[in-house]
Amino acid sequence: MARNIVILTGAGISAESGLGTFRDEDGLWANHALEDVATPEGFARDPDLVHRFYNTRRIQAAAARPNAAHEALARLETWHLGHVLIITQNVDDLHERAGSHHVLHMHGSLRQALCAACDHRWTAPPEMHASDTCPACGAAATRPDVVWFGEIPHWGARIDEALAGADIFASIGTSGEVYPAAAYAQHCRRLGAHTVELNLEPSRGARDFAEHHYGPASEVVPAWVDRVLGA
Ligand code: BJW
Repeated sequence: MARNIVILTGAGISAESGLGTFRDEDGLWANHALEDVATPEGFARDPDLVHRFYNTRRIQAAAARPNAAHEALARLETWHLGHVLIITQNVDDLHERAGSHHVLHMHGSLRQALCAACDHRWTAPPEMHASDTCPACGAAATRPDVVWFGEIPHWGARIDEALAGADIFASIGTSGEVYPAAAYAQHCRRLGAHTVELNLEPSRGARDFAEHHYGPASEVVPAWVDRVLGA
């Protein structure tokens, strides 16, 4: 039996909940230069712009609802006899709101604020502003607790351990353009895991997967979960 299932998710799983992806034709990078809103240098240049970008997305994420793909993964965690871990690149909380408990946010969370001066973290208000001060140290150095290009993703050791123990590694709704997540499938396959891609279209790393299911996440994910559970 496949005991340990490790699932990597990306923006595509939340697309049918109304949240934008990054690299699709109408995605977030079509209207915002990633250098301006997803790098520490962009934040240093224009913190107001970056806060506006994340304030809008925080409000959209709070209004969004989990879709059938998030719900199917929560069902998998409940009924699978082994362990299920979701490593998400997403900063929304739709996995948790669908009922998944084992979720690592490797690129951070819109729900958290971070002080760049003292590393204190706290629950983000709906709107953040460059003039906000840190509740711990008082510095006006508050930022969204998200991981920008050039920064180290969260949960590195926990993720390495999970990937090493994976019997099945499934990747859902991610383009495979961003590292280190883009390297996980090849790593797991070399270690002997069965690798599965579920996406709208073949990702950049499609050759690293032994099994492929292409279509909207709300359709292909529940069907895959049914097969894994033997339903
Ligand atoms: C659907 C669908 C539907 C649509 N159903 N599917 C050169 C070589 C190698 C690496 C580097 C390099 N130069 C620089 C790097 C490193 C860099 C990197 O990867 N750059 C690339 C551009 C090359 N990476 C980093 O800097 C990372 N840090 C790092 O590497 O630290 C060093 C380190 C060393 C050793 C170990 C560990 C680390 C940090 C990366 C941070 C990325 N941050 C962002 C923003 C987060 C906050 C926010 O949300 O704003 O993360 S960028 C953005 O991209 C976001 C996403 O999480 C990430 C991935 O995007 P995702 O989720 O794949 O979305 P899309 O839009 O790309 O794809 C959506 C997919 O869904 C598509 O395929 C669609 O077809 C599909 N889809 N509708 C199913 N209904």
